Amino acid sequence: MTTEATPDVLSAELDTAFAAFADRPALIDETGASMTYAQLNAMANRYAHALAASGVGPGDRVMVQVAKSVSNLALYIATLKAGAVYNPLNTAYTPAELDYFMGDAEPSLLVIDPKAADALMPLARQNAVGAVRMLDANGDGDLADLAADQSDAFETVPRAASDLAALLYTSGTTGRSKGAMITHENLASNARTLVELWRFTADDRLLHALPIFHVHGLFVASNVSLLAGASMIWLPRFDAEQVVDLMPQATAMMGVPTFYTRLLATDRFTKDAAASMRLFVSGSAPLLAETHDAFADRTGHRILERYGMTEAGMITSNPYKGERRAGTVGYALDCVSVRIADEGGTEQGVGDVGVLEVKGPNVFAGYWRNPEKTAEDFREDGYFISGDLATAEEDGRITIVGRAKDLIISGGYNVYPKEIETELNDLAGISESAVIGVPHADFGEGVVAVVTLAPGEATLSEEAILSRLQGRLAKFKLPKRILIADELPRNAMGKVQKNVLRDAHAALLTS
Ligand code: MCA
Ligand code: AMP
Repeated sequence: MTTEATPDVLSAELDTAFAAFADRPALIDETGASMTYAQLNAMANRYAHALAASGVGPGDRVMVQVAKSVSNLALYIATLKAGAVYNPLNTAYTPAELDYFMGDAEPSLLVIDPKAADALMPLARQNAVGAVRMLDANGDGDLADLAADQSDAFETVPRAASDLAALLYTSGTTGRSKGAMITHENLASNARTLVELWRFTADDRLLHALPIFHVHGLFVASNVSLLAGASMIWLPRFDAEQVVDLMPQATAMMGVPTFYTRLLATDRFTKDAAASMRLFVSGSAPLLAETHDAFADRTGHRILERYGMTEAGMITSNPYKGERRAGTVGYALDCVSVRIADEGGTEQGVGDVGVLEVKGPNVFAGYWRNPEKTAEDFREDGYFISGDLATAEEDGRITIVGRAKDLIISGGYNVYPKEIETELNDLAGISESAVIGVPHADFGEGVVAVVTLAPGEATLSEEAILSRLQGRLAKFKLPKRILIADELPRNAMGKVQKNVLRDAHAALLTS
């Protein structure tokens, strides 16, 4: 018997939550002031009208590079209600990086901080962006002004499960960033599964200190909280001392491993400070077993580690009840299939290392205007090739053991060595470069570049190279150190041996 799948549309599910939890607090700020679901809904509705008034129609991209604020969250929800495609960008991206995104995504509206207007307006004109509006860190600006005059009611534009809800750029091993096309079903199915698995309810208060331009802060933390009717303690950024102060009001937190190492580094973070908490979730980068154990010793809580990626949302999770084993990422989520395969796609045996492949309603619709790359990363039977190396146990428990892709994860942000190497190689005076990730006490991995200089450039210094990279690359991508070498180690095939460099410089950023 075939059962017809119910269409999963995130905007419709959010509307259901807004109606069901109207009088409950959706957001609480650091002073304790709160905003109800009805108020957040009304604000999002006003923004949805403002989007329409700015020329945004269904399917149009709304590109957003603004500081985290309540208005920013309302703008995200408004974009979904308007049937448009939300395209958030890391606030650290430089104008040079935005130039590329504008040309690729062709947004009908760009929303930026007024401080960036001088640098970005000319680029928006060159890229024929439909309209540009402002929103600052306090939620003020001409977009907010436009929204303020609009009606509190908005008829959500009907969407199909397969319609795009968001476009998120992820860098790649082969060059420019690619836009991951994320559907309403991807987001709705993932959020619902996590609400259930992690037992979120309207009684929860989630400490929200993640940025909302990536999957973790936006689709995991925010969508899960909103669909559950929970409250978010809405913080502009992660500050360990502030988080310790506010923790007694919270029941749950989601963070990257750096959040947890920074909490452990403050003596004020005690078992008592965490007494009201029922759940700590970690992801976006590997959580060291020693961090997991130290956290359990300090607080009595075992951090729940999960694994995911932009293209597939959340893929696996340790159990809520049951063993949360340090160093593993748990089991495939409900309705999600994973397999560990070799390069040819043949499934590996229990315990054998291979690349993790994933299939399910969480898996994205492909790369924006890039069918070749999409075809390359999907198997014929619909599995997406993650590029992460993993093993599976007999009962399906997954451990991520490494990466088949050349990728550094620093404080939860992805940095692709290829992108940095391309910039370095373009600089006059540099002959060649190799960018590696080495252990970093705070960020897990830190970016290091090893370069060789062109003949006659012996005076080019580390500082000079770094200053030339500034403004071209987001700050978190900038190498923490640039080492000048006579030559790069190569194997018999002439390929740079990054493992040799990683071993040689393993202690560079920890000592
Ligand atoms: C800031 N800096 C960094 C990073 N963050 N450098 C390397 N890696 C970083 N992650 C640099 C700044 O440029 C600055 O340099 C200096 O460090 C201090 O900056 P500041 O802004 O004060 O840093 P911070 O506020 O303490 O930020 C650190 C942070 C933040 C809290 C760890 O990076 C963060 O919130 N990370 C979370 C990222 C995240 O949400 N990832 C999820 C991706 P200078 O001193 O030179 O000015 S989603 C994902 O991966 C998948 C789907 C998943 O599974 O979740
Ligand atoms: P992004 O492209 O920003 O979505 O980053 C996704 C990548 O983060 C994955 O492909 C993994 O390499 C990594 N990642 C996410 N969660 C974990 C985790 N719990 N352990 C190890 N790596 C992780």
